[in-house]
Amino acid sequence: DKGSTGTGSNGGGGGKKLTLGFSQVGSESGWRTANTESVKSAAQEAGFTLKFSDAQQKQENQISAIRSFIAQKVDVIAFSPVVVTGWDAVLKEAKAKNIPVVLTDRSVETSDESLFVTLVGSDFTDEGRRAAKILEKVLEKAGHKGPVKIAQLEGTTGAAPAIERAKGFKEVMDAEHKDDWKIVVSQTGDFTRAGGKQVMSAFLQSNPDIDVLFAHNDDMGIGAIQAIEAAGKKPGKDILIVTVDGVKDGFVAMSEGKINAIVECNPLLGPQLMEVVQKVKNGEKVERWVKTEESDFLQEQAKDALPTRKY
Ligand code: GZL
Repeated sequence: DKGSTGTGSNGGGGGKKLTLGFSQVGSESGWRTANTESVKSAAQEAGFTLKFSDAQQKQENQISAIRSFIAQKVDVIAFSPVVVTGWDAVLKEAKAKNIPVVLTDRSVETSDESLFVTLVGSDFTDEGRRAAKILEKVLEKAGHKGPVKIAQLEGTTGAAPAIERAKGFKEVMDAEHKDDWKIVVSQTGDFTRAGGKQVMSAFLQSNPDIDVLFAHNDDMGIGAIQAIEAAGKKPGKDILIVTVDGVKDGFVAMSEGKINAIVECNPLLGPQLMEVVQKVKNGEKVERWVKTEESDFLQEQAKDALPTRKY
């Protein structure tokens, strides 16, 4: 009987406090840090008991965290799956114990749609398309003529944002730039600054004539900037750079002319997530995909936008 009149701190209103188990990918990027902050503050705001685990980007850590949430009989489980595959078994265990699962940020590939209730997060394929579209503007502003040699810094191998951003970008390339754009080199930098720097310096060894870098997040772009400068080139000039996320350091780099455009991927999913979690707990219907609102930014907007950026 949930209507306990016990003396425990039941957040008033008589009902038991909702307990949410949250398994976070890690702390690999500025985006992730902002996302974690948003989840924690929104859970507090909602009056939920939050059990939070950081998986250091390892799937096995996420799986064991979910198992422990099941053992603790949390009311709802939410997580951002580090990669898209390998979740069916543990999600079946949650289903067997009638614990609803909500995906946030990244999605999973599964044959059994009933294994999660909804996804609260961005459309990464559209972010890839937007990156290609804004690159057209960047090339025009730079007065670039002729063929465009593109280096791509991919996100974590097997992660939804990496798969889908690459797919969306390629869709526009194939449709509108078959003859002039070419991805000459593409490799994962695992969404980290260190990864971006290391892989970009290797790119510059093998492909010194790169015109453009498309990085799947700001952090890899920022790492790449260090490699480009170490090679004596000007980021944002010799090599045009388009990234995804829109974290503060990305906007700073853009205001310094080192990143030419950013496709925003909003990490502040906390409030939407808690709203969905409450609805799921109440047994109310929720949409299968609660999409995040976000926009795109060119260099000239960076300075004005900086003061109001929330992450
Ligand atoms: C996107 C998120 C990605 C960010 C990266 O929603 O999953 O993971 O783009 C982060 O910065 O590491």
